Amino acid sequence: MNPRLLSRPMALVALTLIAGLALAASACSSSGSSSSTFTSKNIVVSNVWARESAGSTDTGAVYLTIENNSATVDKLFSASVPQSFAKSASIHEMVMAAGSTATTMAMESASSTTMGSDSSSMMSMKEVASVAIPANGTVTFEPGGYHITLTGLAAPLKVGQKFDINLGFLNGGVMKVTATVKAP
Ligand SMILES: [Cu+2]
Repeated sequence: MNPRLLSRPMALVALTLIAGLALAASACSSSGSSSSTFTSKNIVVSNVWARESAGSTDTGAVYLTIENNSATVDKLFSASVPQSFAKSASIHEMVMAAGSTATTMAMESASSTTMGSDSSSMMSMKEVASVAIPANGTVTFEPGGYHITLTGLAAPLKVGQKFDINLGFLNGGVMKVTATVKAP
């Protein structure tokens, strides 16, 4: 058979397959088994998850999706957990650090492998005072971007484990959400 006759449809089939796989993969990683949503005023938080602890590290990262259903910008300005669970929770952002003086924590060396371990550029994280949630907009905290860092965990995070986090919003008020631990 002439391979040129095949190439076009085959390419289409391949593209369709890839698109389908990508959709399936994203649906899988973003919704989990049973994703709960949490609502406070006009703020809806969903898909709250944390990475399983690697080795004996006592830091953790929490990811989530925040939807603002109001016509006014809102701000996430605080995150906290019980002291018995972890010493601190803070809002962080991953940034590109060019040949860095930035401090690196054990956590990011693990995630920097997925970010591409280019020796000239490195992902580093910094604490941010607040994160703006645009009017009628959505902000997703995900690996490589915003996250909530937990330090001084009393015990390593295990897959399937659930824990509560309190989130403070400027307009949405304080809300308690539950995170589920997943494999990295
Ligand atoms: Cu962090």
